[in-house]
Amino acid sequence: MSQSEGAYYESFFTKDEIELCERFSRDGYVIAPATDRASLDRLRDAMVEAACEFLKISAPSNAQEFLDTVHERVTPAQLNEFRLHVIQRLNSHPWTRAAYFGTARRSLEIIIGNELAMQKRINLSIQMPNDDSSLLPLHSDCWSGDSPFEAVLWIPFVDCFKTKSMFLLNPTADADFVANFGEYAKKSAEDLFKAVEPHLQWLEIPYGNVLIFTHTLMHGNRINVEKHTRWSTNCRFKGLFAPYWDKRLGEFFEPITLRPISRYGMNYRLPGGFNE
Ligand SMILES: O=C(O)CCC(=O)C(=O)O
Ligand SMILES: [Fe+2]
Repeated sequence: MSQSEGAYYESFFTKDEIELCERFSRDGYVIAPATDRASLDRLRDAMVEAACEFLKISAPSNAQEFLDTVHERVTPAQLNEFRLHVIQRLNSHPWTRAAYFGTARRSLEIIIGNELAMQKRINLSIQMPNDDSSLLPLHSDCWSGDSPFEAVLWIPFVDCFKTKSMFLLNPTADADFVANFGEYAKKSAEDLFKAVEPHLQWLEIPYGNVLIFTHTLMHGNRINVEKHTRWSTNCRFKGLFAPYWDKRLGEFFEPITLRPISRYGMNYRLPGGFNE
């Protein structure tokens, strides 16, 4: 056995798991092909169906092109009502969350663990070209009550790149900025953006792939100055027993892969009189 095989043999992780964990630790994210492509397409088709219902039009022949060019049919003033209609419809199907999980199950289990809680409702972003009405400026979700033990599964439903995508600060630069955060206390969010801009990773994610990232790192988006509309969803996953912050189990998260030994553990009571 070679030395490197020996090293893997001595690890509790497999070679593939080590590779994925190292990438996630180094970059703060991984992009991978959806493992269940049929589930991904089903989620996309359900959104297209809901969009057509809102617009009172029949189903398009090319779903991708329809989503990319939706700004030709929806005005910025209508956008929020349109977006809410689509996401409410998507969240109403009994299969939606399992399909969502199915696009990245293995990677989520490697990065987080195999006993998981999932956000109850999936969120949808629609970013039309040159529209500034639904931007998410630079932030970490932990600044608004999300636990650092959560990971975000972000799925694009069109090809995302440059300003049609989102940006994420790399972990080394993020740690440097957080260590010197006092310097920015009296400055604007735009000043902070300008300072971090050279260190941002704009994530290129063609349809068919999914992104998992840690929202502990600063991230966000800018005005989409590409030609087409961005459609993406995001949903958080965490270890069922890992610490919760403001987003509580039951209200915001729900167990999805509870294991039988945990059920035994949670239900266990020492027999009465045992310690007397
Ligand atoms: O989709 C984006 O541009 C940002 C998403 C985001 O902030 C999040 O999912 O936490
Ligand atoms: Fe965020």
